[in-house]
Amino acid sequence: MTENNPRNLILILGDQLTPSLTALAEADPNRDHVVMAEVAEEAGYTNHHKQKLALIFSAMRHFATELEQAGWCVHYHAFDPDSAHQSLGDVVRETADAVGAEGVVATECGEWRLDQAMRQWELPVSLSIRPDNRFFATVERFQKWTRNRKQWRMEYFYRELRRESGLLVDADGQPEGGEWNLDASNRKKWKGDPPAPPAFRVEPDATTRAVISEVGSHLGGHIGNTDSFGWAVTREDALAALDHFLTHRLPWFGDFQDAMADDEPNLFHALLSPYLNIGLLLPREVCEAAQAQYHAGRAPLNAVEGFIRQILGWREFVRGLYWTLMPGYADENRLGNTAPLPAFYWTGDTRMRCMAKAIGNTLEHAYAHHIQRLMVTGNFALLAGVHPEAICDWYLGVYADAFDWVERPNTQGMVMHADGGILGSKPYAASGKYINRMSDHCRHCVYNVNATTGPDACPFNSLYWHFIDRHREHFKSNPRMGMIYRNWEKQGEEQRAAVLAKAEEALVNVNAL
Ligand code: FAD
Ligand code: DLZ
Repeated sequence: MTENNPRNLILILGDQLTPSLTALAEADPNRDHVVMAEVAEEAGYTNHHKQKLALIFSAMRHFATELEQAGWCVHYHAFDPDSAHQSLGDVVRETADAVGAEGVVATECGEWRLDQAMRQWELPVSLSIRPDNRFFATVERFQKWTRNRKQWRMEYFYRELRRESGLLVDADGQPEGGEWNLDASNRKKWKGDPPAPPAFRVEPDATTRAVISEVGSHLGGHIGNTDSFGWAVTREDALAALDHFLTHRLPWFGDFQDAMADDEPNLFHALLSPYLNIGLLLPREVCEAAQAQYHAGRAPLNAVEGFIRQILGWREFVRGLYWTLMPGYADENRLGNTAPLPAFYWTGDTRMRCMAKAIGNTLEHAYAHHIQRLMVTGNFALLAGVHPEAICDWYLGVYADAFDWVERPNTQGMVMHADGGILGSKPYAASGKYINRMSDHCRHCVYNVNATTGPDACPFNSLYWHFIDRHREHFKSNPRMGMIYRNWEKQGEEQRAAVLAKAEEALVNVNAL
């Protein structure tokens, strides 16, 4: 560092912990400074789980230390509830002023709210925003793909990205194994074999322990607890988490991708999303590492294709969709839902075993796998007609990996069908039968999954038919739902009335379920 004023102040956000970040790429530790800030405004825009706060703050502090070791001058603003600077804009303005920077450089942020705020910051010098190149596809690439397409389906965008990235594609541009998508082989119920591997965890070091204590003192009102905190907070440990997944989980990831188990909450899922989303791991390296396992004969194609599709397919697709449709997307509520979020989402205090397990695990670990999010907590919110904003806010808060760009399309679109089918051609609504098929929760539940009416009937059953019935106008011409409506009609008027009455009772007493 010279004794002169820095040329640029480089802003690095809490989800931009990547040494190759574009804002850093052209910068020079001898001429430019870095600013990073833990601030009340970012900690407080939703009820972030305490583990999410601890993960982000600790990973930021470790990243700042690594930058300093690499010769950067880092102005680090640690969380201080009494600070005069409670927003990122405040800290950047004050730091740029104090060091006399000639300009501020940032990388595009990942969410609409902050992106809009950043573009309106009143700074003493100009702000230059660089593109975020940590994805396979740019937003422009996604938008080019959407042009002249009536429907946007992940599958077709994914195939293009497979060809462009070369992942699991042969020399003729064809999918390895002959099929683009092996999802049909990935729907097995797990019956205990092979045993689920133990969770990968990193013992909190002194920095993480200090952060956990500060989160407890200053942000103690936030949801969840940090007792089980074992997230990686450095790239080195995130790479170890990746390695653990590749060795112990990937081979069975495909077979049991949709499975749930009463006493094994994670099964063969990766638990890598927080690291991908805050930049400790990059999607390409993760997909290439999984592909290498297939080529080395250490993981089957259905597992590796299924895993790569989640990242190269879904993750890229929802990001493109988010930046193409925001801000209007956030207001979508095509099913006209109005119900509040049931209180048990914040406590796990419900007799529905699958819900209690998914929510309990979420509150304890700031994590639940995709099927728990989609087919249990999401499905229930859909069937109960919860307002999309209320359920979006829950998902944004409770998961360590939650950022608006990925959470919102998954919730608003995939779960709540609030976008009218842009993200999915059919709602992921399901009765208890689905949960019973994919898990052993129902065996431990006080409700009877085989009953739709009667005192012990599984609430998912009547609520499912209530959903189908009340949205008849919306879905009746959907070719993928014709059979469902025919089955509903076949049940006869008396049975339908009993089912609807049972569902009404559940909706009125939702917090007692
Ligand atoms: P795995 O099942 O092992 O999958 C591997 C990776 O694929 C994940 O790490 C993730 O990066 C990616 N991935 C998988 N599914 C999706 C998807 N549908 N969309 C985008 N990426 C995907 N994911 C987030 O990263 N942040 C969120 O805030 C988020 N909110 C969600 C909300 C709802 C209602 C639903 C249904 C899904 C949400 N997802 C979100 C997607 C998915 O549930 C998580 O990415 C996954 O559970 C993370 O755990 P994992 O790393 O063990 O994933
Ligand atoms: C989620 C989050 C939290 C809780 N805290 C901070 C913070 O104090 N400082 C920061 O730079 N970023 C934080 N983040 C992430 C941002 O809120 C925001 O979601 C992302 O930067 C969007 O790209």
